Amino acid sequence: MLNKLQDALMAGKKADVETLVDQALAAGIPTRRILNEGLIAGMEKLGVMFKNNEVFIPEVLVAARAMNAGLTKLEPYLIKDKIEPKGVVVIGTVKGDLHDIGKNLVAMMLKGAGYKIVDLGADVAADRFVDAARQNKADVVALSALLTTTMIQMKAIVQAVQAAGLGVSVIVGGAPLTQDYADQIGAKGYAPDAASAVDIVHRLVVK
Ligand code: B1M
Repeated sequence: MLNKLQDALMAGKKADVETLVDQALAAGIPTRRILNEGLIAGMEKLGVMFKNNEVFIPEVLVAARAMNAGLTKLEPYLIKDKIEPKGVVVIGTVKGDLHDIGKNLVAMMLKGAGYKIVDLGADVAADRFVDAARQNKADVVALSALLTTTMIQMKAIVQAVQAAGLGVSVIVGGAPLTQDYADQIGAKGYAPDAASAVDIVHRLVVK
């Protein structure tokens, strides 16, 4: 069933992805397997095809829409009800970068772990991160970038948040990022995936 889910995702068949996620849940397949072995595995395969010019932006866009629909179906299972938020996280994808699937997943997992999430979306400028952190009394600002051409802005965002003197920790993630890079730009943490993002936020927020 998870292979079918991968195929439907890669073909951008949103309705089929939704149905197959429902069927997988009904069959008792663990949410994490549906996510990792179905949705994310399908998107990774498509990423290789994209790189090799076997598929192009329109196909990837419809697959991304199908992926987001699948994630929305999984969201209630990734999120447990929490009454008091453990902290506030402002999250967004940096300016010039439209990739939002990984960022959405990180936001969802953090919500599930009990944090209030202020999601600024994609293509977000430094001043919006600073304003949102100030207005929402954020504990953490989480930055996502999927392009080597946009990740370089993270340094300026880290500096802008520090200059605002809000005492907010900035953490970074996204496929081209590394711990070394995070250290170089002065970020408080780097997360290679959504689960590690939750661990890092716990470490920074829960005293
Ligand atoms: Co784009 N794209 N794309 N793309 N795209 C990549 C990233 C690329 C690697 C494809 C490739 O060549 N193999 C390549 C980047 C190369 C590089 O810079 N090194 C690329 C390119 C080149 C481009 C364009 C420039 C193509 C063009 O126009 N010629 C263009 C740029 C547009 C722009 O942003 N300005 C472009 C466009 C697009 C679409 C719009 C078509 C679409 C995005 C749709 C959307 O997001 N709504 C798209 C997609 C879907 C991809 C791939 C195929 C899949 C990305 C994805 O969603 N992965 C991608 C190839 C790939 O990654 N294999 C590719 C699934 C997601 C769950 O994983 O986002 O890595 P990921 O998130 C992970 C971790 O990284 C981490 O946790 C997540 C969950 O585990 N994480 C964080 C992410 N953010 C975090 C934040 C945190 C912590 C962890 O906070 C602290």
